[in-house]
Amino acid sequence: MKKRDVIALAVVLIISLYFGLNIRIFKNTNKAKIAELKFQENNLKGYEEYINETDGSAMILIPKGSFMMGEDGKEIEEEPKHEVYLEEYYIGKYEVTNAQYKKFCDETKRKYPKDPEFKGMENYFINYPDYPVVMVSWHDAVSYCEWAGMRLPTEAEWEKAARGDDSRKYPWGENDPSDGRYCNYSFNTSDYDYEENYINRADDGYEYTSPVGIFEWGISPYGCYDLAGNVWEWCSDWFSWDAYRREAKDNYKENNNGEYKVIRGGSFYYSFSSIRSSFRVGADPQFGFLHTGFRTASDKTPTNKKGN
Ligand SMILES: [Ca+2]
Ligand SMILES: [Ca+2]
Repeated sequence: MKKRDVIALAVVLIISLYFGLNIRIFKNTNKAKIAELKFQENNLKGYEEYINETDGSAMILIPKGSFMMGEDGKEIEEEPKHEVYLEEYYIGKYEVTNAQYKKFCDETKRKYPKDPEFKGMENYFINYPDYPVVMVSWHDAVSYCEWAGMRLPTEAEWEKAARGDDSRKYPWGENDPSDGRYCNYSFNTSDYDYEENYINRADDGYEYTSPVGIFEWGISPYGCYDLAGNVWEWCSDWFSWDAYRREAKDNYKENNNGEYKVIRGGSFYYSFSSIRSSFRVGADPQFGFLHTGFRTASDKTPTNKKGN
């Protein structure tokens, strides 16, 4: 072999080694941690509940199958009502709390969220551990999920968890929440009132957020709490008003571009029209809002089988 060929071969080997090494490193650093969920019990609705020990979240296993997503004759963004099939997945029983998010911040040396300045609720993030975290951006929510070995729910997963397979209007059924039993929504926030709120006054007892998981009447067909109201919840999808019109033609596909991320479920800050389970809106993923938090989700994985 000529000296020139030896050098060329050496260069090829070095380049191969370099890229080979990089590929290995790339794969290792990008291997997302997936939480191992431990089976706890079957819940009141008969669905399997698991625990994620990293953040203490209770997770409900939603069975595979089809449901009807969207609604006709309401807002244009919800049309058309169309069938979507989803494999099994887990979704949080509750919204992520201040205490859970604090553990994430402490372990990852992340800054605490800004104070939402709820009147009479000083130092909300520290003093109200069982309340939903707010003032977290979509990016913050994604970072939390990665730390917990989870991900945000897709918009479809969120809506199926709220509506079940019978196209109900709210997680609990068809009744508008006029008597305050079902969820924490707005009529008594001092600084935000639609006219309809005056007509639909109901005493849910909370001017701002409420502790997660206290509205027993409002649980979803699978046993999730606060899918209607309390705080809006970040989903993984980009928001576009005509997403369903495009997606209905070819089953459901997650959008991969846009300006805003989907938030769902309404909040203490909005009237009952926005807590309808098919109501959808988008928000800027860079910012935290005083009315928006999130819950986690995960694929069904082999390590998360019942009894593991
Ligand atoms: Ca309220
Ligand atoms: Ca909520």
